[in-house]
Amino acid sequence: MISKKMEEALNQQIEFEGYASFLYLSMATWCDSQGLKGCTDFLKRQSEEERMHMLKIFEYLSDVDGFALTPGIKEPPRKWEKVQEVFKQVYEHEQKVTASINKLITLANKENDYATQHFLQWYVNEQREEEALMRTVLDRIRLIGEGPQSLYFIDKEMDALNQAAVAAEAAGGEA
Ligand code: OFO
Repeated sequence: MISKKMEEALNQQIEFEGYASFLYLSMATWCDSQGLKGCTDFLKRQSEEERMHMLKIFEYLSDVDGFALTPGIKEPPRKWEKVQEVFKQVYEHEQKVTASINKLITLANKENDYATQHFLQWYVNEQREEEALMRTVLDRIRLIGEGPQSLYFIDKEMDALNQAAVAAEAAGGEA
């Protein structure tokens, strides 16, 4: 049995993860419109991952006799000025998600809710990996710079990162 407070906080996290999934999907669509196939595939996979993060909380709430609310998700932006801005925003969003997971753990600690503390550890690891991945992306974008062919090389890099993540998943590891 989970407390009402903890249930509400996890439902907020469902909305947060759902928004991240829609945000990354919208970014993928914009990248597609710019002919950036590597970026599109990378962001679509990220969007799927966020949906999986959301569904994990649904399942957890069901396990602990809580009730998961299907969120109404606000519409994400549709356009960005440049691809560099897209990935900067992904990183910033991931940092916000990390802060939100940390708050959930603080609440679980206060409530002496050991099951939820344990459940959230998966998200702690996931966020560490996601932030590290996005820092790699931003480092590579910075190294490529803003020259005339930079979009071509950024897209190639994103394709390589995406392929590596797909291969790691297929091998049963984390991206
Ligand atoms: Fe689920 O927020 Fe990123 O990984």
